Amino acid sequence: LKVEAQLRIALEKREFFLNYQPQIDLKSKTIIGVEALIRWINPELGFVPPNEFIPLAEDTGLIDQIGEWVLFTACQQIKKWQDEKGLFIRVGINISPKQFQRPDFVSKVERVLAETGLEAKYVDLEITENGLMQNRYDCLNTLERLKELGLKISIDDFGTGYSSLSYLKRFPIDTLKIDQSFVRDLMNDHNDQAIVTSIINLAHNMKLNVIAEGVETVEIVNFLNEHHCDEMQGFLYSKPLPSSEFEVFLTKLK
Ligand code: G
Ligand code: G
Ligand code: MN
Ligand code: NA
Repeated sequence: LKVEAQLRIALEKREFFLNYQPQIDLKSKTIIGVEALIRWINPELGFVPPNEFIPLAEDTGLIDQIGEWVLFTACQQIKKWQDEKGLFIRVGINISPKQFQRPDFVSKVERVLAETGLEAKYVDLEITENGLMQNRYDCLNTLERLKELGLKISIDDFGTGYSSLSYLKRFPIDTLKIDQSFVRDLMNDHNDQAIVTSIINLAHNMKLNVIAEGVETVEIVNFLNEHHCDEMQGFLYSKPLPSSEFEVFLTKLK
């Protein structure tokens, strides 16, 4: 079977799972959130990276069901950690533009929160700039309704999309996620340093939270600290981990 055909039956065969990557507060060095990242292992195809199957899911319309599964599973997991471990952390959930633009998106989110019992304030929807640039009027309305429910909104891969900055002043956004392409080579590239510090200042001047992605070295942590970045995420601290491994990771911190 081809990838597309396998993708169609992957949900019912329970071939997807979520990995969680910690998001660290730079000042206190504590975990204040995780980003949920989907993984697919198919018996025939093996591991298929999301960069390959998410676009396919978007083209075939399967993204609605898959996205809803991600939303439900991530919220359920975070609620479970609250109930069983007293761990109260936020979860970042990647939302495809196609999924975000569905007229029933907000009601689906509302239903998932009701079904899992998770408070909206623990959910951070990650949307790319490109995702916000189509049908701006509808986007604004959707974002306002999500904010009314109490969710957080992050701009994912900030700085890499085709967009103007003007949406920042109209859209109710909470967080900018600095794309890892600006962070990876931060210590050697003066342009990256200028971009990263400017994004941090832009965020703070607009009273937004800012997260650096793709943090792989202590030098980068120190740079981010000196420039008052709020949070970081990256392999230095932890790779994205399956829930059971994340639980082991947590116990090792204590
Ligand atoms: O985890 P990894 O670096 O392989 O992710 C690659 C890309 O896939 C990232 O851009 C990420 O945003 C996207 N991605 C991962 N999980 C999800 C998901 O649950 N939904 C959507 N829409 N995209 C995801
Ligand atoms: O596009 P998005 O930000 O949603 O994708 C996050 C992706 O970045 C995940 O697939 C994750 O595996 C990857 N990632 C997270 N931290 C690091 C890192 O420190 N280095 C690299 N190269 N990739 C990372
Ligand atoms: Mn993301
Ligand atoms: Na990103």
